[in-house]
Amino acid sequence: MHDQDTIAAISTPPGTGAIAIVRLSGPKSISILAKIFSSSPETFKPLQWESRSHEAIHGYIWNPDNAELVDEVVAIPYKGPVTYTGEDIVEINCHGSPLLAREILDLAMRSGARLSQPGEFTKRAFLAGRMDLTQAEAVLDLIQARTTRQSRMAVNVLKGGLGHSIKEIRGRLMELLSRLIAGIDFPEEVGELPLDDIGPIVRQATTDLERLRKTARSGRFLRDGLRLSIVGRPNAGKSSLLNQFLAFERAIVTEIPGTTRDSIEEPFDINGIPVILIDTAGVRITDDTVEKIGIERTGRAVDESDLVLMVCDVTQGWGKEEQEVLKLLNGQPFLFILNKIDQADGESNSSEMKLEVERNESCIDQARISAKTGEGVEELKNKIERFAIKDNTFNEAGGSLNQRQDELCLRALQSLDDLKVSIDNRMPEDCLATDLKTAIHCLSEACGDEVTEELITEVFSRFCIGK
Ligand SMILES: Nc1nc2c(ncn2[C@@H]2O[C@H](COP(=O)(O)OP(=O)(O)OP(=O)(O)O)[C@@H](O)[C@H]2O)c(=O)[nH]1
Ligand SMILES: [Mg+2]
Repeated sequence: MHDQDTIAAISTPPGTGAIAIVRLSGPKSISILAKIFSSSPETFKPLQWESRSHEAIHGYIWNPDNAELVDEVVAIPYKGPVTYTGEDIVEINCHGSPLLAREILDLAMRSGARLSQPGEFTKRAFLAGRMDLTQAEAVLDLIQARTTRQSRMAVNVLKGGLGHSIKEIRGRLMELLSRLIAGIDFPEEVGELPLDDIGPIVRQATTDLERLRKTARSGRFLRDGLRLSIVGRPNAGKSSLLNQFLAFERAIVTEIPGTTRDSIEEPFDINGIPVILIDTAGVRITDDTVEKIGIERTGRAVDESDLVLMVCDVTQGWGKEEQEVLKLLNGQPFLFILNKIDQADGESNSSEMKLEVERNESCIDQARISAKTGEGVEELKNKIERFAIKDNTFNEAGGSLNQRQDELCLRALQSLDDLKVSIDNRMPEDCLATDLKTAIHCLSEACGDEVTEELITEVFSRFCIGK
């Protein structure tokens, strides 16, 4: 799986900047640098590279073919194996012109390197055992993070905590498996493992895996964003709330009921959680063809949402429109929002409205706001944040499982369930060992100790070139 080529890429983003970095990794990295790096701008003066590692060295890039000076740079050689990829690495910090970076990359390639594929540096780090697969995936999450919260979660996984949590559970199952197999292979010497000893270990692993799987929920919201639709009767103040969140007039607001005809989506960040906000057409019984289509779209937005903000107008009270909205929500979790609390005449309706909604099991919380003045909107954001990150299990676990890891943990749990049934039915040890092996295999795949070429290709192709 591991090739001996020396790879090269521009690791900084395209475009003009203060500096650009050309990076090489592989056995020829330092000898390639030696061919194009000179300590003098006047003549080609080679350096003694053998003794230098992890040291920034000022100098000049020369074109060895025509002895032309190309750029003034700082080069850093890193001798393996204590490097990102585990191999020799060179970083050339040049002036931040895309033209210069490209020229230096070309020189490196003419001197023996080949252009790297997307994610190939991190792939080499993984294959060299410098990081497990959860950490490699965290590198991608870290690069792609759009909020501080996303990046904090990714950096925690990068530390290795999540991989450690998975391996710790797997380690206990592996120990159990070896005792089981020893009992099968050498029954006289080792003695059979009493079934009563297996149960508690399997139950503990099940509890730990279930706890780990809880982190996937917040992980999904942090990676992919929380879909949050704003739903309610016409004129309730839905578009005003969207504008209040975004702090600009994104949606048209008028006093005419039925102003919003189509769903509008906007990305947003609520307390570090990436959110896709969806303003929708007001819900009511209508004969208007266009409005009907709009309300159908509201229904679709609700179905695709992780959480709904059900906006009600306190000045109007509870009416048949709200019943219609509840029908449309159809069990989706929602936050009940009493809007227009700046209007004095609304107060008398609030307690009756609260009573109506408190009966509904899908109502996770309530908030009182004025979408016009912004009152109560910060508290509403905190409630949305609490919904997205219900508990702190991901802190203990060292991060949140991504979808791939979560599916494998689920499969491991299913195998442990099969194992429990086998124990209850007093099945022979080799049957128990089969279930245990499947669970261990799933966890090994989750942290990358057992992977297929396809999986590696799939994971690393999502990276950019140069990482
Ligand atoms: N006083 C007060 N007026 C508000 C508040 N929120 C919205 N309004 C007013 O209520 C009217 C309707 O607001 P919109 O935000 O357009 O309501 P909507 O729910 O999007 O309505 P549709 O698009 O028709 O479904 C406008 O005149 C807003 O200025 C509020 O908190 N207080
Ligand atoms: Mg509207």
